[in-house]
Amino acid sequence: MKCPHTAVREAAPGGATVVIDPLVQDLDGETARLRDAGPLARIELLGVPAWTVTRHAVARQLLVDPRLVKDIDAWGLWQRGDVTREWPLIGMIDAGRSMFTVDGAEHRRLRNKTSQALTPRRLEEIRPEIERFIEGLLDSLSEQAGTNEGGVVDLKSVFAQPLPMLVVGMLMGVDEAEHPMLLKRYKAFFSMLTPHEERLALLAELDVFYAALVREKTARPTDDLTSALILAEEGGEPLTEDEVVGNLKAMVAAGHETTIGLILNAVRALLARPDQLSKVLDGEIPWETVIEETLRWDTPTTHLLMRFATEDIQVGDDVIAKGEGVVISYRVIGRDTEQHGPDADEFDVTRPTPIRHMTFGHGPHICPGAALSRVEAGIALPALFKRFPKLRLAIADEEIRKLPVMTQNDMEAFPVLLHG
Ligand code: STR
Repeated sequence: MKCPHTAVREAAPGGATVVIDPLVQDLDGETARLRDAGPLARIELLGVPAWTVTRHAVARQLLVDPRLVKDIDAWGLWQRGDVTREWPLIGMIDAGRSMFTVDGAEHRRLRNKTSQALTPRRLEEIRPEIERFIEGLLDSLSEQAGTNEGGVVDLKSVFAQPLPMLVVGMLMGVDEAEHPMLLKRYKAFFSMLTPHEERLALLAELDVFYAALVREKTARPTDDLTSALILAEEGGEPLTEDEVVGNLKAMVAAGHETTIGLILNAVRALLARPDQLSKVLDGEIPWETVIEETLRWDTPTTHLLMRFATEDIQVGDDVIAKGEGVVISYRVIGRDTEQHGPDADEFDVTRPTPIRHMTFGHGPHICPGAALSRVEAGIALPALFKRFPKLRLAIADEEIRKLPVMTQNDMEAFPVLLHG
C-alpha cells in the first residue's frame, strides 16, 4: 500500500510503537497487543504517530479533560504540514464543522437539538416505524433465501446494513432512493483499499449531496431533524448551512455504520455460543444484556480519531506533549481487566456483575445516538430470532472476513441459513 507519510515516522516519540494494521487481519491480536502496551500506548496510523488510550479509567479522565480538543488546528503534525489532506485517514478528523469537531459552548450549540431529538422518550414515538422497517427486512430475508442457491442469504447486506440507514434516513429526511448510493460511498470511504484520490472525490460528492438536501429543507421544511436544525432556536443563534451540513454528515455516517456492527457482532457472538443463545431465547437472560455485553466485548468502533493536546498532559508516567494526537481505542477499553475482571476477553451474558462499558464514550461528546442504537438492536435482535429461531451461520465462524477498515469493526458479509 502506498504510504505517503513514512517520513513522519522519525518524528515518533521513542519507545515501543504498535503499528495499526490498515487491513485488520487480526483484530483480537491487535487488541491484546495494545492492552499490553500500557494504559497510554504509542501507535502509528499509516505512518502517523499518535497516542492511544487503552484503559477505562484513563479514558474516563481524559474524555472530560478540556486540554484535549477536537480542533485539527491544535495538531502539531498538521500545523507543520507533516500531515496533509493526502493522508488516507484525514476524512476521519477533518470532517467539516459539526458537533463531532467542535468543543465547549459552541459544541453545545451545535449538539443541542440533536440530543433532544434522540432521548428515550422521543424515540418511543418512532418505535412503530422501526418495527415496521424490521418486519419488512425480515420478509426480504425470507424472499432472498427462497431464490438464492442453497437458501444462503447475507444477513449483513439484507438486514443489518439497510436497517440503520432506514432509521437515520427517516430521522434526517434522506429519501430512501438515495440509501444505496450512500451505503456504497461510505463503504468506499471507510475501506483502506480505496485509492485516496477516490476517497477525497467521494467526500466532495457527499458534501454536494448534503448541501443540496439542506437547501431543499430550508425551502420546504418538514418534521425531520434536518429541518429542525435549520430553524432558529428561540433566542439562540441559528446554525449556519455549513454547520447543518456537518451535523447531517456526522449523523448519517455515525448512525448507520456503527449499528451494523452492533447487530452483526451480537448475532455472531450468540451463534458461536449455543448455551448462551438458548438462555436468551428461553427468556432467562434479557436481550438488553446481550446488547450491553456485545457493546463491551466487540465494539463497533475500534479506534476513535482524534483529540489534540493544547498543553502538556501528564498521564501516569507518560506525558502527552502539547500538539500531540490522542486516539481512544474503545475495543481495547472494553477488554480492560481492571474494569471488567480477569475474564474480560470472554463474551458472557451470564456474568454476575453489571456491564459498565464506555463504548459510547464519555463526557461532552458521548454518543448522542446511544439510545437510538439500543432501540434498533433491541427490536431487531429478538425479532430476527423470533422469526428464524434456527438461524445459523452458513460458513465457519473463522471464515468471516473483516472489512479492511482501520477505525470501525465491520465485516464483509455474514452468510446465514435461516432454517438451520
Ligand atoms: C465520517 C465522515 C464524515 O463525513 C463525518 C464524520 C463525522 C462523524 C464520525 C464519522 C465521520 C466516522 C464514524 C464516527 C462518526 C462519529 C461516531 C462514529 C467516528 C468522520 C464512530 O465510529 C463512533
